[in-house]
Amino acid sequence: MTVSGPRLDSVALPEVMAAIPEHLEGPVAQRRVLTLGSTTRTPPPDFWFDNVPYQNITTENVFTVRVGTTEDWILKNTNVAPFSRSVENHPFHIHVNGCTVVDHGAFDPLTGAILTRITSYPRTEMDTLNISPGQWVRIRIHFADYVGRTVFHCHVLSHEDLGMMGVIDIVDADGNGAGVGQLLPTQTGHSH
Ligand SMILES: [Cu+2]
Repeated sequence: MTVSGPRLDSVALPEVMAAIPEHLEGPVAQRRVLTLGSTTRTPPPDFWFDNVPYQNITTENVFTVRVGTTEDWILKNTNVAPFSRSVENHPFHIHVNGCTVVDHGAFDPLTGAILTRITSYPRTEMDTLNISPGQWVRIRIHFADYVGRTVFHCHVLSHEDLGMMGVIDIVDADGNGAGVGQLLPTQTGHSH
């Protein structure tokens, strides 16, 4: 490698952590719990949020979110024995708005009971985070300014293709969004 030109001053490293964004202090307008898992049917399995693969979701499975609000979602990966025959990691990915991890831990896959809780700090904004089998993660999402339909999904391509995707309609103060006229697979006849 050849380097030329005048030497530049190095950039000083910050001495304090960046402040937590104001919206992360709340208020939290809505709390949701989502399970991430798959059927034991093979082949091929269905992957889903809350037991419904994307190709089978209806408008009742679409989350309606008010723009400008903040929500907490608890994501629970149920792909763990003995609840599930397959053990799978699910890197959760959300579009448009980022999220931060509030806390996380392990849960009992049979009862759903939370077993451990670790508070996360600092709360870095991200759009992809792994949910390990048998683990729960609570994320906080601020729906800043975009009104319209968007998605979240597992970032393992085969899981996503086999159904691990969900839909959000972000609506304005009057409840209007852009989801009307945008059809789900069950509305176009492409579901199974
Ligand atoms: Cu996955």
